[in-house]
Order: sequence, then structure tokens, then C-alpha cells
Amino acid sequence: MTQPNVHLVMDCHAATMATGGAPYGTIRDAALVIEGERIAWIGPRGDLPKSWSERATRTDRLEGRWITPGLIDPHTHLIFGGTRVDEFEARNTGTSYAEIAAAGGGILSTVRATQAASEEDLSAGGADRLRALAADGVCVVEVKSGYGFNLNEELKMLRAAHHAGRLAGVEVVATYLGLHALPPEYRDDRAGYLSYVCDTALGAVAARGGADAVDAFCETIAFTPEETERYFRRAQQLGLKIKLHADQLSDTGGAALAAKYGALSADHLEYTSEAGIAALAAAGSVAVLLPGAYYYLRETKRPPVEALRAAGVPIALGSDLNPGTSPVASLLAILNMALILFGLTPEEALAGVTREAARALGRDDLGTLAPGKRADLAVWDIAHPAELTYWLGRQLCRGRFIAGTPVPTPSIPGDFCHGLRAH
Ligand code: DI6
Ligand code: FE
Repeated sequence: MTQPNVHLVMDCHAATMATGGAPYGTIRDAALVIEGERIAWIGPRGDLPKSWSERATRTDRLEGRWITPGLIDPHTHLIFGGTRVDEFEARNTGTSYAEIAAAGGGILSTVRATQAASEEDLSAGGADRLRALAADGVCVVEVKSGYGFNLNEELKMLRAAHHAGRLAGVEVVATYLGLHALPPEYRDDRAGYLSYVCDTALGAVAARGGADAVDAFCETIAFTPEETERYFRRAQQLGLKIKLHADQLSDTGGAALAAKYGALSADHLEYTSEAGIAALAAAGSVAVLLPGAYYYLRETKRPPVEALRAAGVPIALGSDLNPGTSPVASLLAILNMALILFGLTPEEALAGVTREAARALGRDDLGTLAPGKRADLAVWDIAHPAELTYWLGRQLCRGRFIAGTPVPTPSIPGDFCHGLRAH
């Protein structure tokens, strides 16, 4: 059996994001050994075992740059047709949400545009948005359906999400958002829509394998806890993991419901109660905070960060990239918003898009630079990891490796990985 290639990464500083040691898991003047797709060794360059140097078939010297785990965006809706810029302009020239909704705007206008779009166009638009995230060092992105409504259109979205990932050089993890909004044709038949989703669509999605998890919008303007629970029970029977848009605009008990079903994550959480937080802690579910939607909606009720910290609930961050409430195609901007708007520390924010984001996707092979983890890493032109939360609008990323392979990112000027061959 051929030995996997051994690739050394040297002349760098590592923010490993591993816990229990220095802040950010920092190793200065580090060396990292990649064997095949996995990290085999990481530590101070002076401690590098000779056996690895002797076996190395390639050495990349990063000229004093920093490396972190490849960033992970655990919450996006980036497959969609059209945009909502017209509503955005109306909202910022005095039109109310209610007037926009009454005029047929909101999620339903994106549903119409998504249903009208070809799968190819959805992939191309999604790939463009993934490339923007990749320029910020993102290697893995969760992408939800939810603008298709009927099964065929939802499956079209899920296929487009995976194809967009291949086009953009990003790993896509897909989620079926089967309860996003009530289709107009079911306005007077909620039970009928729930039966369609739970008794027909979910089984077909599970059978086709296009989604690892399910999600729902549990909110007074969307689906009730009872409707959501019926959906979760069916998803769990089908072996699908659980995520939930919970307590974004009101306390509907969403976090506690997500925890009851062992959810990977409960997301938004602006209105989550102490009981909901305790339930998340007991279940080991991750709190995914989404400052982009909070910012665009001009929300005023911050998520209970202090209480989540005190209860030991892991905190992850996502862009919630969607055309209506969070058209944010920069995960570094989300880091900055998490500090300024939610009071996270720089280290918590960076953990939120590495170690804790991996946990929110159920991916124990990702999220830190440690032996055994998949060799996803991002290369940075910074002097300190906190710079990743500090600058807005600068191109700090100088390259990405996914599973040990350099992935050139066209939108990264001076991309360290451009032209490098796969090892
Ligand atoms: N919560 C949100 O903020 C987005 N979906 C959801 O469940 C809104 C999506 C949109 O407005 O298109
Ligand atoms: Fe969302």
C-alpha cells in the first residue's frame, strides 16, 4: 500500500483554537505536518520530530504568516433566486415591513424567484456567494433549502447547493429547511402542509441523501412549536440531524424544543429564556448566533450571551447569508459584529467560526489544528489572531487548504496557494 504524502507547513504561527492552553491555542514559530488528508503533528518548529522532516515530500514556508483552522460558516441560505434590494431600499425610505409583506414581498418573493430560476443559475449565484465567503478563509459552509417550498424545488435547491460548492472550492453541508414559511396555496390548510412535509417530503429528502440535517423557523410568524415537534419526530425517525431557527423574534420555547430533540444547534436565540439555555446546556446543543440579521433588522434585544457563557453552552457564529434579513457575504464582518453588537470576545468569536461551528455541524473531524483532524487551514497576513475580528473590508486571507490540498481562491490577491500543485 502506498504511503500517504507528508507535507510540512513551516515558518508560521498557529492559532490552533484548541482549548486548555494559550489563548487561541497559539503556537508561535510553529510547524505543522499533514499526512494525506489529516494533520499528523503540530507544535513548535524546534520540537518537530526528525522522522517527519525525513519523510516530507513537500515543505511550504509561509514567511511568518498565521494559520488557523479553515473557517466554517454553520448557517446560510445562500442558494436563492433574485435579490430583495428593492425591499431594502423601500425599508430605508420609510416603508414598513407590514406594507412590504402586504405587497407580496418578503420570503415569498424570494420563493417565486427561486422557483423560476434554473438549477444551473441557482448554482452559479450560490458559487459566487461561496467565493466571497472563501476569500475570508472559509472552507466549509452549511447551506439550507427553504425557498422552494414543494419537494421538487427543494431538491433542486439542495442539488444546486452541492454543485455550487464544487464550483467554488468549498465543502457544502446541506440542510433541508422544510418549514420556512407557509406557502400561499396552503393559507387555509396548515395541517395539509404539515402532512405534505412530514409524510411525503421528508422521506424523499432522506432517501435522496441531499441533506444531513433538517431545520425549521419556529416563530409566531412561521411555525408553532407543536408543528415543529411533529416535523422533528419524523426527521428523527428518518435519521436526520436537527437544527432550529429558535426564539429569534419572541420566546416560543424554541431552544427547549431543539434541546428536547438533541439538536446540533439552536440558532438566533435573541429571546431565549433561562429555561431554554439550561435545556441547551443539558443537551450539549450549540447556540449559533447570527448578528447579521440582528444588524439588518435593527433589532434591539441581544441574545443572552452572558447567560449562555455561564451555562457553558458552546457559542458559534454564522452569516445567515440570505437576501432578506442578512445579505452578508463576509464571515469576518460577522466576527466584528459579534464583538460590537453581542459583546463576544475576539477569541470567542474566532472559536465561533472554527471549533464551535464544527460542533454545530456535528463534525468532530474539523474545527481545530490538532493531530487527527482533517487538514483544513487558512493562511493569514496578520500579526495577531484578534485582527480577524478587528478589520472590516481588508483582504487578510492568503490561502486555504482543504483536506491537506491547497485550494486556490481566485478572489484572494497574492493567493499563497495559487499555482501550488496538490501534494
Ligand atoms: N429567519 C430569517 O431571518 C430568515 N429566515 C429565517 O428563518 C429570513 C429569510 C428571508 O427573509 O428571506
Ligand atoms: Fe437563517
